[in-house]
Amino acid sequence: MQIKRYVASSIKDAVTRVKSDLGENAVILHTRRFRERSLLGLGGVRKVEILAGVEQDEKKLLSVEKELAELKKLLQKFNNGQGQEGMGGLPAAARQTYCQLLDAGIREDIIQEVLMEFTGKVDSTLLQKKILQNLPPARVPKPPKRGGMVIAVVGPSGSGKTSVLMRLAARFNIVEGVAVGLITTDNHRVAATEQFENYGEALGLPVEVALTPRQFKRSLEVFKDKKVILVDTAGRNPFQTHEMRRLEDSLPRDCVDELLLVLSLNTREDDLFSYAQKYRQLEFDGYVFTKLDESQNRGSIINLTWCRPEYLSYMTRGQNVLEGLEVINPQKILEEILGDE
Ligand SMILES: Nc1nc2c(ncn2[C@@H]2O[C@H](COP(=O)(O)OP(=O)(O)OP(=O)(O)O)[C@@H](O)[C@H]2O)c(=O)[nH]1
Ligand SMILES: [Mg+2]
Repeated sequence: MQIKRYVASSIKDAVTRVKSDLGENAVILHTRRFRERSLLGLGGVRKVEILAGVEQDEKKLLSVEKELAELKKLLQKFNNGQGQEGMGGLPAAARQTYCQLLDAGIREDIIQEVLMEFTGKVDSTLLQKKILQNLPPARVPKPPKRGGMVIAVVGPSGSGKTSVLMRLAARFNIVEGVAVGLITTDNHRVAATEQFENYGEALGLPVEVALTPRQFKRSLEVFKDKKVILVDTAGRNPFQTHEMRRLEDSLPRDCVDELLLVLSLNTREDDLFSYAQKYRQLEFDGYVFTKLDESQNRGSIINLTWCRPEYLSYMTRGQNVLEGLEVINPQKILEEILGDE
């Protein structure tokens, strides 16, 4: 037991101090009244002395209670919109939406921008409209009526480029009945070309390996009767200038109609931004996002493409290359984020 001595001018004052210091469960062990002598030894002031004690556990409990009270205060502050800088000034009715968007990983400045104009309850349809206005269009490459088109994929290693390409091949060839040719420029990774040829064989599609621009142009010539020519590239480290140069050298950009940047959503957002920034030197046209099944992250799709000109094309889930390819629907993504609000 912890025992402490309190001196006050009245019993009431002493007991009040005991309770505030040791808590409601403190026990008064002893009281004594006495006169405190004045400096000259005359008269003196009446005082009360109390000895009080509390079990150690009670003391701990008291400190937990104090912490809880602090937390309660903080929570109240947060609910009033003062706890989080970005919430300040937002009407109470908008705060739930603010938290939903923040939870989905959407950048705070974007959230503020879209919620700024709401003065009352956030109308979900209007909110979606405001967000959609700032996103690039969603579209997929369509082969022209006459002639063919070349679609190539680029991206950091392991982002899912080859899988995307095979999914596209299956979609164009099996679903849309379009003649497809496959080209790979990737001999960077061990057995990359063999893997590519195996995929081509499994899909029943012709494959060309083009390791130089001259071979690339020859492969295009071979496929001149194809409606869609799909080109795979090696996963290059965009932070290494020489690797990016090799990629540029192996892929004659002027021969490619649609260049898609393939990014896995399973990647830190600042890395995604850096990849997009680095691959812009190749002037990519649109985004493909992969591995939606392995990540809850949907906010990055919005953050990365906010007010950017590159379009949104496909997203993928799962490892089966014959399925799991979807056209990106930004509205559906937003509905997923906002739930049944
Ligand atoms: N879960 C899941 N796995 C995927 C998805 N897309 C691709 N993968 C897997 O990710 C791994 C890498 O896929 P690849 O298509 O080989 O990636 P890549 O970008 O061509 O890789 P490199 O050529 O080495 O740069 C493989 O194990 C794929 O099965 C997806 O949407 N979801
Ligand atoms: Mg690959």
